[in-house]
Amino acid sequence: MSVIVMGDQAVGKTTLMLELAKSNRGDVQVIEPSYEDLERFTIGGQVMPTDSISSITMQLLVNLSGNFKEIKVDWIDSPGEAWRAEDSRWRKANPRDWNFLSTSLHNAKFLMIVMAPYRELLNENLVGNDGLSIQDIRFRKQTQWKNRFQEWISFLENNARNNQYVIFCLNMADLFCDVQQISDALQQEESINWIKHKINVLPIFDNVRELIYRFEKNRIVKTQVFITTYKARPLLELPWLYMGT
Ligand SMILES: Nc1nc2c(ncn2[C@@H]2O[C@H](COP(=O)(O)OP(=O)(O)OP(=O)(O)O)[C@@H](O)[C@H]2O)c(=O)[nH]1
Ligand SMILES: [Mg+2]
Repeated sequence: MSVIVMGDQAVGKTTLMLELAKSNRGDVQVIEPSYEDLERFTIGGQVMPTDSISSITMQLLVNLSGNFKEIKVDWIDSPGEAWRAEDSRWRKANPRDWNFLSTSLHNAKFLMIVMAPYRELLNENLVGNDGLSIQDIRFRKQTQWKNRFQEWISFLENNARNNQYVIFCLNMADLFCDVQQISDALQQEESINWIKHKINVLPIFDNVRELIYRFEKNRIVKTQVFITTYKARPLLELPWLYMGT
């Protein structure tokens, strides 16, 4: 199965995958490639901005409530620039890559859209502790964030097939909630009920909930929502457990 990861610049797309491979503890283990193999995407321990598409075949071992399952995933990472549709600069400059991306998108089983949180959602202390500023351009104001979300929905309406799994990840959860507490609660659960999970997470997507409902109304496969962060392993793993189920 293949997963295509979309999202604006520097929202954490590449980090989500690299960090998954960093540890071999937890319910999702990356058997291949090794973190050492993936270090070429980093410099001095920092993830580099993605400048071209990378398609990586990963062998994962997922623990689904005691049932271990090996899955092969083609992870297709894309540069945030590719999704700046307003000027299509990247698409025009990289027609072959864009063509590859469009084809991959059509064939993928999972479409993952990664987003940074909107400004009003952020906890100023948590942002400050991470050495970031609330004014960082990645943190759009709520109205702009909502507009951007609408653009993603329109894009999906035009480009996603009815039976593809669309996953929305609100990333950098460590900047707006107590990820430790959520992780502890997750680990108490014996198995994850994905319908319940969606009901629990949707309030965070409250300002776009109607957009999500409208979008998925006529779809064969409903959407799923996550809050993610590389700073809490259970939250990092959750989308993969969903895909493995
Ligand atoms: N606090 C926090 N920072 C994050 C998180 N995920 C990523 N970052 C930081 O965000 C920056 C960008 O991360 P990348 O993974 O390169 O983002 P990207 O979406 O792949 O960016 P492009 O490839 O340039 O489109 C890095 O400095 C990361 O450390 C997160 O969950 N929490
Ligand atoms: Mg990247």
